[in-house]
Amino acid sequence: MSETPEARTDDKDRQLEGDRVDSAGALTTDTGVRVDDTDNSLSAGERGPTLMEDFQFREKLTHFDHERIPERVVHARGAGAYGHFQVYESLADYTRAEFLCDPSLKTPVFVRFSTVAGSRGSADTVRDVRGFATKFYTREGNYDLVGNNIPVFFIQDGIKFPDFVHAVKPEPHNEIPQAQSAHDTLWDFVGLQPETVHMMMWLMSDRAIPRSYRTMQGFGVHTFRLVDAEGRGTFVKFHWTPKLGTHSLVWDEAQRIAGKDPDFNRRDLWEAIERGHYPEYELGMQLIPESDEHAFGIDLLDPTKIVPEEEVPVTPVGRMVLDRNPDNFFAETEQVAFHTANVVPGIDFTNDPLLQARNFSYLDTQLIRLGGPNFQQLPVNRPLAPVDNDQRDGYGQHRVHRGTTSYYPNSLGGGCPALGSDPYRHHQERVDGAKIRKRSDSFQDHYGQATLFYNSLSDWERAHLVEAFRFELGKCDTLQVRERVVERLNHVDHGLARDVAAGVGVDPPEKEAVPNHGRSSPALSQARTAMNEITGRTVAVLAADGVDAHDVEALRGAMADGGAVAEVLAPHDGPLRTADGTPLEADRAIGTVSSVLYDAVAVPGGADAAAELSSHGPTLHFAAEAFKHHKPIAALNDGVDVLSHTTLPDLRVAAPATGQAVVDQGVATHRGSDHGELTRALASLLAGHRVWDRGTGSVAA
Ligand code: HDD
Repeated sequence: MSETPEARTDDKDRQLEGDRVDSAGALTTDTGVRVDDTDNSLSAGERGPTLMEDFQFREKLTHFDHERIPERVVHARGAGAYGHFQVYESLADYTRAEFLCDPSLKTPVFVRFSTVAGSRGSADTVRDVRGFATKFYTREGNYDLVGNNIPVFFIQDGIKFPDFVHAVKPEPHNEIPQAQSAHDTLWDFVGLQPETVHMMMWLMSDRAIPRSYRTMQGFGVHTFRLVDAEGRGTFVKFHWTPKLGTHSLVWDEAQRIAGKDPDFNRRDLWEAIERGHYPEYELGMQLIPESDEHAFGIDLLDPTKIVPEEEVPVTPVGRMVLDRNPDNFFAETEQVAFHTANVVPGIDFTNDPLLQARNFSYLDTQLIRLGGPNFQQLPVNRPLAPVDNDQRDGYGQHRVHRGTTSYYPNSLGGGCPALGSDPYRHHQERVDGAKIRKRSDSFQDHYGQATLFYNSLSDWERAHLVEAFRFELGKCDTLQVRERVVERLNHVDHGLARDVAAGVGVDPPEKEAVPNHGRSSPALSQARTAMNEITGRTVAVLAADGVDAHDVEALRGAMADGGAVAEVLAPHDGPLRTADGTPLEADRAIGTVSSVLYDAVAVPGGADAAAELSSHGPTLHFAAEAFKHHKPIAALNDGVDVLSHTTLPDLRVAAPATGQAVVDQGVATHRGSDHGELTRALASLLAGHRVWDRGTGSVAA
């Protein structure tokens, strides 16, 4: 699974080496003048005024005053990592892009994951779309695939983007609520703009609360175009599939994590990479011949639609591994500048009106964010491909262009830079039409695929969806806003509209607006995702003085074998007294963490430890909360008794006979010394992520 350290050194890494700075020498000013006091400003007398001539003071304060740049207007909160991408087999039949045609090439990448609505300092685990933006540093120039973890979008035409973003962002009069979609203005917009409905179904599903950036899909969303060496085009939809499967949090848990660890997703990505558990994603493509453009009953140019995988399968084409954390958040993750129009020969656009708007907006936004036209020279943005043109000057020009000419054509500069051979050529699509402001009729079905999505969900996914709608509309103060959304949902599915209405004080619609078409696309359900990995999952081992060290080791060893991390939590930090005297340290005091930060809980044996934990409030709360959030639980020997002391009416604790592991409701128990069967059961529950069929009264905990 893990790459060797050598493999982590790539061309981009080597290029960055020249920009890296380690603080090792003596303190200086920005101009290199040595300084021996950075604590006291220059003043006229010990108690006198500060002097204007204190250039050192002025420089330090001025730099500080200018340290902030505008945050991204959307996707302000993010986390990034470097890695590489490699195609499995040549795709030369479809594209001339070298990095997609040469399986021997490892193309360096930088990926930035993000939330959309929140500010830079907002919490990671809010209900929101996640950005999944990848910069490929190819030998033919940078290619940016700027996608999301949801395959459709809120609107069809980019001219509506400011309206949508104004609606979802905090309300303008009081800047409340932060990073929340649950407020009147968003739902007002949704109710009035039916093209949002399909996306809102996804946003109310568990997709909007991913467990980790490592466990979410990515989508290019638009239909793009691949172009082969002969200029032939093929439509393409891009899919990233995480090796660990697509898994989510529970909404109640997500809200609690926002307080307990607002950096939850960012930290998870960082730590996974530091541990060598490199996140992996497979790139897949839905390839559609241009002759099939109208074969699917939808318009491929409409970004609120998917092409069901059952109709056009996703062909796996390559693998991306993220194996290096950035050295400096601001320099790299904040200054990285993505742009949908950063394409390389062999990849082209379509006339999707949302994509066309993006091709304007991303460059425009970088100019205000990064202060001028030379942002591509920033280390994280700098291409590996040689750059040579007549662009000069502007804020932050780092290159020292020599020579007298910066125009084309020239003879004084030897004609350089000369026009390149084998250039980027735009796909020669014939375009013909009257100038017109009108949405195409082929974009008008706003409900069919919303229904398709709803029909494709498992029971537990639907339950979560209904609860999410109830939560969000329940936060809207205006009854009319709630009513309008319920009316929209009645076009998706009558039962759904009634279920939601019943929770938000709206009269359930009596008649269905349109019959449910009954079609589904099983690939859309998270219930069908990969469930065979425990890499990077975290298990809390609840211990106290007197714990059985053998049980702890059995758990730790088995989890480590699968790549999961078991942490020993105890009422106090530091060394623990164990039943047989084996040295054992608590990793953390239980009061400093929370069950919501772990994927599973295990309680080892040891009579004294079990006795203490059975009346230790934080421990009992920890286990009970994990149970309510559908997490796997394991108890060994006397640890089984601890579980019986939680006050959960739904929790049945089986009393296993010695030597036999019992699994009931996702709670695995075992008495004996060979815990192989139990740890295998725990690993299998963990790989399944959550025990959704466990009755906990309410998934909302
Ligand atoms: Fe966008 C950022 C993804 C529609 C305008 N967008 C941004 C980022 C992602 C996306 C992942 C963060 C990039 C990063 O990490 O720096 N955006 C999408 C997707 C869309 C989409 C998948 C629909 C398919 N975006 C969209 C539209 C517009 C924008 C229609 C404007 C017309 N997006 C922007 C932006 C941002 C941005 C304002 C903010 C910061 C930035 O670009 O660099 O230009």
